[in-house]
Amino acid sequence: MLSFTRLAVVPFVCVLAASPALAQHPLDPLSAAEIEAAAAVVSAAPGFPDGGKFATLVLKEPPKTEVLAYTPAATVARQAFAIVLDRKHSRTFEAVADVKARRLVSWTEVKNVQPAVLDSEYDVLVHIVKADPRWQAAMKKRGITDFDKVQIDNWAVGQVAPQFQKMRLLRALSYFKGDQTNFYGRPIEGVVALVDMNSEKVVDFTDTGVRPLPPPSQEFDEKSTGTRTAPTPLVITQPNGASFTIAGQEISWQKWHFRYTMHPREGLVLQQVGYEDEGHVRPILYRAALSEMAVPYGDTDANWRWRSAFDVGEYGMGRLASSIEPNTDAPSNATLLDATYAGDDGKPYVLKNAVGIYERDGGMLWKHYESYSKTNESRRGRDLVVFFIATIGNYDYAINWIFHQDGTLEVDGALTGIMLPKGVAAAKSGTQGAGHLVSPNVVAPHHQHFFNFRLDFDVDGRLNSVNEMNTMATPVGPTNPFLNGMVMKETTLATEAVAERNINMPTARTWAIVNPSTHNALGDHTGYILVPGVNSVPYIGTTSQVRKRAGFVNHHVWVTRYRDGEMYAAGVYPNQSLGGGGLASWAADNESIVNQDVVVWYTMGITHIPRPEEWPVMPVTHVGFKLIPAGFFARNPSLDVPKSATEYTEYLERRSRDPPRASKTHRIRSDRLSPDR
Ligand SMILES: [Cu+2]
Repeated sequence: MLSFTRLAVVPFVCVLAASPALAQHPLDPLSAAEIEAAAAVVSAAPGFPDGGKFATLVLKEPPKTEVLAYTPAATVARQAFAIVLDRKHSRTFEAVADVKARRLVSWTEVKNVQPAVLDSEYDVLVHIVKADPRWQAAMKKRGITDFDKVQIDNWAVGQVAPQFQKMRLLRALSYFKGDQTNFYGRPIEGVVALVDMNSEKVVDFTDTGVRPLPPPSQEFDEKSTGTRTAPTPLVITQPNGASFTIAGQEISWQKWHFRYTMHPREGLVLQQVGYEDEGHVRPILYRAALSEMAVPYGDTDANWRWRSAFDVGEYGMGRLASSIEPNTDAPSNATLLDATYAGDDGKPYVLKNAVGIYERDGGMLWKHYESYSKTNESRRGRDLVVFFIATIGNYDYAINWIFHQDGTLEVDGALTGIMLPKGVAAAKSGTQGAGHLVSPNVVAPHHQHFFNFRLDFDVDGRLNSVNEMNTMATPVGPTNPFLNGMVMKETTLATEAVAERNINMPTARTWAIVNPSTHNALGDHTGYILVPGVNSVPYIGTTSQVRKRAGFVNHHVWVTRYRDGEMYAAGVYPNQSLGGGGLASWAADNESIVNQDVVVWYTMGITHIPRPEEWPVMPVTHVGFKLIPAGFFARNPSLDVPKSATEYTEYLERRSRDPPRASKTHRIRSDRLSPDR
């Protein structure tokens, strides 16, 4: 699945100063100097294995209570969390290092787990596979003698037979790249090698028979595609510059305040998201990020039935972020931000242009033409988009977080890249079973993508409840004589087990995350509603191994009580897991979630039935959801958006003369929100 070429990465040359300038906010990601310091401490641990590799080396986020108590004057603790792989002996260790004190805090072996696929394993795998006589014979049987023309693509194993489960495993797929740039269109179908990365041997080899090699696939550079007449120029100008500000990891724009970080596993993470209201920043989300993905394929062929990529936990969406290309991946007015990561050798490096942030036209924000007086009041909206793109082998995913002026926060997942291809004998469409012919001798099998977002809400404070809202017709009877009645019933979800919920079109079901202790001027509890977008139900069997591993696909909405460390919907170690960890296990103790610190987990699925129009590269498909204020304000919060850019400029100038009393710690003034009645 992964051909790892990190062209955009710049090795970080770093000299660790005697007193490294450590970041000041507790949620700041580890700096290059901190990564070096942490790697040195962990590498010096007595149990650190020969040839040990850092599968993870990141900030250990401090407990939430500490972060919420932070003031700029406070001394900030800085700890690093590492997962170390001893590949030779198939052992995994977790370590915590105090970065400031240069001290090892903990060193623990974790049994029976496999960290995500490491960068350094890709090259190792290629050599193992190409040296294997069975693989060489399979290539020759297909008339391929120049092995340099074959691209090996690497996959986490998915479901695997019990005799292999103790090994650290990878699977290798083969493609004929020839002299092409894009090789996915030419699968060498039938050939898959299972590799034990501990012993560095092919331990199982499958050849389901020769299928024709598809003809060279259409390349999609401009010379190959030809070009239509370009539309006339559309120029985006911001003569006064962008209207967002970035201070370290903190971003402010149009009353929104939040922090961002790029995490090697989750990709873009938003932290301490709040909205400024009457001079104070009111908290909405403590932390929000993609927590896991699962992409099960629906083809039962022996070489396809195991394919079920967990792109967050098995590969690392943030680690595989691709550098954003100006003017194409992002509009010309975008600001691009770098991320600093640790390589699996423990050395820091910079991923250039990992995060994009830009303003765009937001369409009509609100309007009313008053017919009687013939007056028009209308406002043009502006959006702020913060995003990253991850390329996981053939697929490219952008996760866009879109901030709106009306208090809406939207997630737009954009899917593009190349569909995973299967080589077939047929050159014309016919009965293709679990897929569609997209090109001669190429079928794209049906599959689903399930994303799970972890949304740690703190609406106006830590203690929230979740109310399910179902709308229905009023029962026929004396109270509904004209049969027009419509009611919305709101039910507080009492416990974690009760809060395993699904979308329901007949009742227009949504979920409100409310603060039971505060209410707005109208008497409503202040809250935010989760509004689902496109979604799907899974077709993988309920007792299948992949379903056990991806338990989060069983429901669209889950609510758990906040616990430190409960971060990833399929658990910390989904690679080679047999299931049972993660979200389903955290909900199993069925804790109360009424007026508690709650975390909402939203699973959104898309069922991908491929079309020829998605070949050789897919036009972007969108899937997302919205978080909209509901009683968080007592009126339209975008009423004050000025009509013109001039007014807006003046507004900014006024604001800079008289800055709001923004609270960086997101503490809310208790006297402004009334206590519950
Ligand atoms: Cu797809």
